[in-house]
Amino acid sequence: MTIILYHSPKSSASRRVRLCLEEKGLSYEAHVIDLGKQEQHGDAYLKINPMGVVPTILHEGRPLHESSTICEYLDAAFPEPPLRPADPYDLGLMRNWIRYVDGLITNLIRFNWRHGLAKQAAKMTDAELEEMIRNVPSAERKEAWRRAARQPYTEAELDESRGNLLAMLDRMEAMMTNGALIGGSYGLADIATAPFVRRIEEEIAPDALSSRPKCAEWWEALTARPAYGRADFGPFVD
Ligand SMILES: N[C@@H](CCC(=O)N[C@@H](CS)C(=O)NCC(=O)O)C(=O)O
Repeated sequence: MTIILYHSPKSSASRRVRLCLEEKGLSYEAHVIDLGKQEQHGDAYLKINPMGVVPTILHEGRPLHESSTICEYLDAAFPEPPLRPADPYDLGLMRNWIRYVDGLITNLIRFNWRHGLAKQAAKMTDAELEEMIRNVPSAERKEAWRRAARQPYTEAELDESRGNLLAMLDRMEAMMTNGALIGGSYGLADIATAPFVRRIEEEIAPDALSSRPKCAEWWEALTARPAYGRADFGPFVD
C-alpha cells in the first residue's frame, strides 16, 4: 500500500526520511506541509503528528511520526537493503548516535529559522503570536517560536550552537570505520546525520570538513549516492 509522506522540502528531519525512502527504493506520495503557514499546528495535522512537526508518514492508513522512528519502521517493514546493523551491540550504538544527533536539533533551529520562519513570526501581532503558540504542543518549541518572533538569537548563542555542531563532527571523525559511522557499513546513522552535515557545510561552518578528512571522505561518498540526489537536499538559503 502507498506510503504517504507529509514533509517540508528544507526540513532536516524530512530530508532524513526522504533519504531513507530513496535508499530503500520505495515509492511514496509526498505532501508538503507549509511551516510558514503553521500547517503543522493545524487540528487535522495534529491528529497524525501530536508534536506538531514534520515529517509524518501514513502507511496502510496508519500514521507514524518522529523521523528516527519512521526510518527504523521503514527498515523493519521493508528489509531490503538493510540499513541497520545486524550486530545487536552496533544496533545499540546506532540508536544512541541517532538520539545524540536528534538532541542537537535546537542548534540547527537557531540557524535555520532565521531564514524564513523568524521573518514570518516577526510580522505577527502579539495576539497572533499567542494564538499560534497556543497550538504548539511542546514547551521547548513554544520558546523557540517566541525567540524567533521577538528576540533573535545573538551571535554568542549562534557561536555556541556552531560549537555543538562542530563537536558532532569531531565525534564522527573519531568513530568513522570503513567510511561509515557505525559497524563499518552505511545505514540509518549516516542517513540521520546527513541533513545536519549539509547545513554545516552550506552555511554554519563551510570550512569544517577540510580539517576533518574522514568526515570529508564520508560526505563525498554519501553525496555521490543516487539516493542522495533523489532526496533533494537543495540549498536551504535562497
Ligand atoms: N524530532 C523530530 C523533529 C522534527 C522537527 O523539528 N521538525 C521541524 C522541521 S526540521 C518542524 O516541523 N518545525 C516546525 C515547528 O517546530 O513548528 C523528528 O525528528 O521528526
